[in-house]
Amino acid sequence: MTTFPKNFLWGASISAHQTEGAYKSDGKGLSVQDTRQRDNHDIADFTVAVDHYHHFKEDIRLLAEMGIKVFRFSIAWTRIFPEGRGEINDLGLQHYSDVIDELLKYGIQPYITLNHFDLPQALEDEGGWSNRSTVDAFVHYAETVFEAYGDRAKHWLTINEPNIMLLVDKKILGKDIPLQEKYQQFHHLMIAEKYAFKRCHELIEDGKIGPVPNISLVYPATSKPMDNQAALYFNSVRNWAYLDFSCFGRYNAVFKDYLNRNDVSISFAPEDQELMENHFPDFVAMNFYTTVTVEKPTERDGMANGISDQQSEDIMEWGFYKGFTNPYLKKNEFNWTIDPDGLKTTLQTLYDRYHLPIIITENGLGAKDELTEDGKIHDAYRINYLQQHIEQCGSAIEAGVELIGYSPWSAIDLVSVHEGISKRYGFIYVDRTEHDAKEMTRYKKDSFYWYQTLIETNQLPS
Ligand code: BGP
Repeated sequence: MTTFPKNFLWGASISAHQTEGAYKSDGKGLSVQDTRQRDNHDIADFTVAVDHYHHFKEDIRLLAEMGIKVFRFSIAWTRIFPEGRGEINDLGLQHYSDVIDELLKYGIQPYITLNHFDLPQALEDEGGWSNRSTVDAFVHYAETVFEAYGDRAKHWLTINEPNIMLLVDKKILGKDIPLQEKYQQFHHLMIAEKYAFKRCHELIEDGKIGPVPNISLVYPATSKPMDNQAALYFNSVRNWAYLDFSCFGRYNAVFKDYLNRNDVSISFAPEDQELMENHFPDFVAMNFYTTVTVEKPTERDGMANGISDQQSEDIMEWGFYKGFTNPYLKKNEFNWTIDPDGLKTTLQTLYDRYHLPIIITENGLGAKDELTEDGKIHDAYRINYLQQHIEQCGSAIEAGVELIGYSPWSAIDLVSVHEGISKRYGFIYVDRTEHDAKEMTRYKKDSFYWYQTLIETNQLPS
């Protein structure tokens, strides 16, 4: 039996573009998620999603019934600034004020992600994160929502998974970004985050803010020294490059070597060094699905094209690392490995490095759930996945990790980034198919009741 600290923050998470739908309603502008070319037309797009925009009161009531303490959601930048900057859309500003009020009505704390993959298309048209002016637009957007909601929303997350956005650019953004441009975008994203730290602390009384990368500890495929070297580099490029910038205000030596050896040179603005070294997060939000394994590429591998076994990330960089299928891990039906023990090791490693409170803001199992005739969803497989991972959270806390919360993916079924609505993550089932939105009736899954009991007792049944 694992008992959690009495004020442990049990939550649930979503993102705007994967749930809200209403992609052009009430003045909303288009984001890159609305316009990106989709290579797979067999899956739902984000135009309707699960219509959380219109169902938010019902959804929040259900989440309150489940008993969550925090709700992690993102604001669609293009509902506030349809063109990314300039004219404010009052209907959008009002919408999220209503969402926050609805949450507080049930005593649920909002944890708000400023941006979750959905950059305004108008800014993308000007070069997106390659253009330094996008940083300025982001800062103005962040200041606007801090001022509008900071009296009620005290916990903020900056930019969702900048590492996945850049490393898996083709899948997340529908385009391949060349290395030099990719890491100049890295710099702009991380500077934008530094401004968000600064302005949150200046504008919101008791405001707390953190980065929200996707962190997977990287294992070496074997005990060969060169495989370990490969793991060192991918741990840095995938994980620590982002959190060292956020939490230490620097480029770490391994990452710098990686950039140098790829002839990447980052251009700094005059104010950047001071920003980097003077504005820091209050906590780290971490998204965890599994760990990653790499090996050192050899001559026989030829040029970069190694595909890892999970999320089909192209994580082959000639001379540095190559994806490797970890034979010791099971996989889900979407070929993602499952590593609950790896969650504990990742938490301990992260806490050891940064010594900041951690909240898990994504962790979950995508599965093809079945709605029965009598309106049930028997997702014992999801309960099993969550049980295993939450057990490791408890073990990490016992080992001294300051883990303050667990907010799994996802509160409600939503449209997977690249596998549609059929890859369901929610505690709440939404009755729609890839191409027929139907009535989108909501149903509580078995995992809804399991999580409700866990939150109520604050104990994990053995
Ligand atoms: C994370 C994203 C989420 C969600 C999740 C599940 O990287 O932050 O938005 O997409 O992955 O992945 P997928 O939707 O591909 O199943």
